[in-house]
Amino acid sequence: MLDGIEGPQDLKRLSERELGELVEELRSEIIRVTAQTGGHLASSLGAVELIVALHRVFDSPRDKILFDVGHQAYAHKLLTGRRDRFHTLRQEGGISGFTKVSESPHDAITVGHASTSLANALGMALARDVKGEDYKIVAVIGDGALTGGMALAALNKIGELGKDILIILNDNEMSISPNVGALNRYFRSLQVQRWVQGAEATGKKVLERISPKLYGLADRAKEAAKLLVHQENPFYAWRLRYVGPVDGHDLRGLIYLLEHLKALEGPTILHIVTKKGYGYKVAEEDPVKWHGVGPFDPKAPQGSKKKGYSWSLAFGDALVELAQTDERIYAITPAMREGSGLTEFAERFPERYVDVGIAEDVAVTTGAGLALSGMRPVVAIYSTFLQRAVDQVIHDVAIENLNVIFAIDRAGLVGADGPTHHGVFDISILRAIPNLKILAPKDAAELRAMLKAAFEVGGPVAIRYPRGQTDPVQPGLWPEIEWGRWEIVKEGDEVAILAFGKTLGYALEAAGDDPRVAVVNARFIKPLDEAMLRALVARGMRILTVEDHQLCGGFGSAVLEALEAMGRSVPVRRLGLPDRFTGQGKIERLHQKAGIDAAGIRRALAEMGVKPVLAFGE
Ligand code: HTL
Ligand code: MG
Repeated sequence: MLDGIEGPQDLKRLSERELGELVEELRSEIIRVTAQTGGHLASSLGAVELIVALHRVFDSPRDKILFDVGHQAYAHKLLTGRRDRFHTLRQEGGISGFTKVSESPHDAITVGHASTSLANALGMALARDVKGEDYKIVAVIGDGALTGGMALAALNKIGELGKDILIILNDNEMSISPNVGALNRYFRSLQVQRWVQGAEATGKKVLERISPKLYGLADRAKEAAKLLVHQENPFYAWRLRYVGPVDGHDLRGLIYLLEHLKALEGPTILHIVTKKGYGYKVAEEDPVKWHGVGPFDPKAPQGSKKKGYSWSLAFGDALVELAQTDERIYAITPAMREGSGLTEFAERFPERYVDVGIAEDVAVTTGAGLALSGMRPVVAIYSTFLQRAVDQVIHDVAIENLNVIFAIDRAGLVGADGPTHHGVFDISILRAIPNLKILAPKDAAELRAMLKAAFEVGGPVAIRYPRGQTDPVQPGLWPEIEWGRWEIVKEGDEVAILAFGKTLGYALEAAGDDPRVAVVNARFIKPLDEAMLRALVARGMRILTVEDHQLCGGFGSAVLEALEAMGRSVPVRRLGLPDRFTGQGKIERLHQKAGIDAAGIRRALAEMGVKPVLAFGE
């Protein structure tokens, strides 16, 4: 069936039975490819019927279908001319794991971060209406993504303006972990699951009770009464028509209902209930584990094996230990409990842990509120998602120099998730903020030292560490760190490589035992260790900076600024990411391409006059 589908138009001629087969084929293909590439399996499996129904009923790309986050859209990719390339999912040069405008005319928005679909839909509706055009706009948003302030604020405006947008709330009760928030609680209290019925039956009721005419009536009370398919419309205050909840795996019913909703105008929410991981037993049973997976064996699906000890766990373990003796410590996550290594903390200290939902802005400012009330909050946040909360860091935390620690995970290139998820802007952004200190540990032991020191020093402190593994540390071991001081890891007398975090390892590898090359662990990014920088320059050393971060405004820029302020002009070379977006791919390969790995550093050293010393026979 799938072989015959070149585009969504091919769905229109399939029989009901054939559509059912197509759904099965899509599921198998998604499982088969994700087993090789890794990816957002459970979310994509849960949305297959919905996506088939949408492409059957609507006319993409004329009608716009927007997928929030875009991680659930694998079936959409397979149905919109990307079947041939689907095996390249998330690989270097391959197709994106999210929807991407430059990849296909059927991808209405470029995404990866949550909660943007409704504002995008609003913008498209404004454009459509001012241009007098006529097409449908459908936004698919998960219950998790609907916890984000952006989504709720856009909803507010959509309702006010009465724009013709169909919003499909794909409610599976899950964000990555179980979803949070009052709205989510409310759905549960409505016993949404119990009420779910065949979409067709609901459709009939909808048609009985809703007509465009009735919707336009001024008498709100009457309108409300007419609009309610069930006793309550959770979106009444937003002035949205509410339909549901209906079974999101009932293909036939979904098609029936969408056909009719397509004919209605005005803002409508269709609430569908789905099961994350639907159709794949292991994923249904453990949707948290199967939300985002690495490659796995589809015959013996264990999920991807967690190898070694992650930076995230190193952080989480350290925080658990500190929280045992300091009752002021409070952990905040914007919907990333597992990813941030906070699972144990949440279990051990539930009264000092909060998941605010996919709302990074709220996470940071909640941290401010806790700090103003004498607590010692730690906001655990991925570098890429902290981008959502820059003003909160400046306005709510930094101005009053509040005691908020930012544990910035996934700093640097992150690999297969690609440009939406790379954590390569945090230094440039945070460096401009007064009062904020920025640190980057070289290993788990140093992370522990920094975390402990951050609590002692006070004020806002950001500690950034990469995705991936580090070496486990013995619990109870708390190494000391001299605040503000870099560390000479290897002596040398011509060029000093200033590196931190992941690139420190590359620098050491590049330097080998060359007596001309010094390697410095530049672990304090702000403020820099100016005393050491001055001393290095005074010795006549040239400087080579290396960072897993954009060059624009990054660590190397900070070094140049410091040298300028010292009035020193010395040869400086900076290695880092160029002024363009880095694609997806294996992290090591991306580092290699950017020239920040050991080979790239060796090349830069050679260009600085430190030519490799040829070994005998070379
Ligand atoms: N914060 C922001 C702003 N964007 C993203 N994408 C995340 C965090 C991380 N994240 C995802 S997918 C996801 C989160 C929190 C859960 C989304 O839940 P939803 O969808 O209910 O909307 P579901 O998976 O189908 O249940 C990714 O980074 C991919
Ligand atoms: Mg969900």
